Amino acid sequence: MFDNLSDKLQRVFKNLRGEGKLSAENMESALREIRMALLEADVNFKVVKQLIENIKQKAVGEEVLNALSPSQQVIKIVHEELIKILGSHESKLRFANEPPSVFLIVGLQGSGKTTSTGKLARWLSRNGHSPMMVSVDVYRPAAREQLRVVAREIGQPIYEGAPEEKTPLDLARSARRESVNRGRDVLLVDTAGRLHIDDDLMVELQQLKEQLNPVEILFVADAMTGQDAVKSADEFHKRLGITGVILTKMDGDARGGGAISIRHVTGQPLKFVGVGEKFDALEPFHPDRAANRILGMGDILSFIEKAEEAIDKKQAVEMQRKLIENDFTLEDFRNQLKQIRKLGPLESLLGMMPKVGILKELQGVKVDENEINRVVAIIDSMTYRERDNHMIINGSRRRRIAQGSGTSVQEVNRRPSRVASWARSSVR
Ligand SMILES: Nc1nc2c(ncn2[C@@H]2O[C@H](COP(=O)(O)OP(=O)(O)O)[C@@H](O)[C@H]2O)c(=O)[nH]1
Ligand SMILES: [Mg+2]
Repeated sequence: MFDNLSDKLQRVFKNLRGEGKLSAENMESALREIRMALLEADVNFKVVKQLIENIKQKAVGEEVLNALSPSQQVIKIVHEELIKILGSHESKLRFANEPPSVFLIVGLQGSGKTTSTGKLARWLSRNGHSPMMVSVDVYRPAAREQLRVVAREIGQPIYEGAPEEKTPLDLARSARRESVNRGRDVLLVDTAGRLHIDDDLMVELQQLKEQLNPVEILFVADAMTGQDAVKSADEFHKRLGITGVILTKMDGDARGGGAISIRHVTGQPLKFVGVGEKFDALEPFHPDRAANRILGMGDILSFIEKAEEAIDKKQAVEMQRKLIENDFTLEDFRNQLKQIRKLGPLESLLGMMPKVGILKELQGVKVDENEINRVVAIIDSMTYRERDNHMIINGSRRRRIAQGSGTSVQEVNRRPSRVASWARSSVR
């Protein structure tokens, strides 16, 4: 997320670091480079123009601020102006006074609507709400089946629909009734998409809007499509009136131009970003944290929040005690690995770290997630006694473990002994 832009901007700041003071000349060339970097990151040209204009005005006005070095001064200004463009503060979801709050999930086909509906239901359920989902895609039975599978996976209810309910409106109305009956406070409506914007799609969505009176109309856009995502968000907003955007596939988008442009172009906030295919890969969008990321300051707050959500504090304290008292077994190690897994893809965690010192070296490191899965599988296939004391693992035990974990005896040989030496070294 934002990696390319972040690298380029840091190069600009580094060049400025050599300058004694901000002058018209060095500011001019820095601005030119910032402009290039933004355009290359696929930021909308109007947004770039506005940003550069704002930065310029501020920089000229702040020439008096001699306490900071030029590069610090420019970083501070760019940071402030980026936040302004991104939307100043986090845009929270709105809820109706009287439940259920209806959220329409709209967007083009393949943008990630169904996945995001599931992610959002999961997120809501973890944040004090009781969501229910319904798919009103009456054209593609596979689309409704997909949401059914999602619902099962995240363990949240779905309104299945009755055979006589043939239109999106029928389905949505019944779903709302059902959510009232079952005491669910949010109804997420996954709508049909098209490959491109067309009148039929818009008329259908307008009808749903009229009948359901949704508090949120969330436009789901694929970040990888860059300015096309921004353009279609804008068009949906003009025709339907969206209340916010969910930008998906940010994990695959190193440029970030869509995220930076959407608010300024549509006037509607980016509320969530999708950062992976799994259902926990959804993050509320914080403009200030995104600006930190873009400027290479990392996103420690998001990291800590994630860690707090996933890591059991009591277990962490217990783990520390065990490490200190040399009481750390393979079973403990396995639990640790599982907790780390819960934090999400390791690469996205590394992306949250500030790009300084040794952490800079870690950027772009490819972590073999399968390696962790294999180690967990091997330990899973051990008995408690074996986990407690790996020294008792002999040839026949090794064969059994290899078979149980779908690995080979060689791998079992290699991995737990490595694990054991890791555990020993971390005790020291
Ligand atoms: N990497 C990644 N893939 C995503 C994300 N969101 C959705 N996808 C994938 O995008 C594809 C289309 O998603 P889907 O929800 O079916 O799109 P829909 O047609 O709009 O309902 C699926 O393969 C999803 O797994 C995301 O945040 N990151
Ligand atoms: Mg879908």
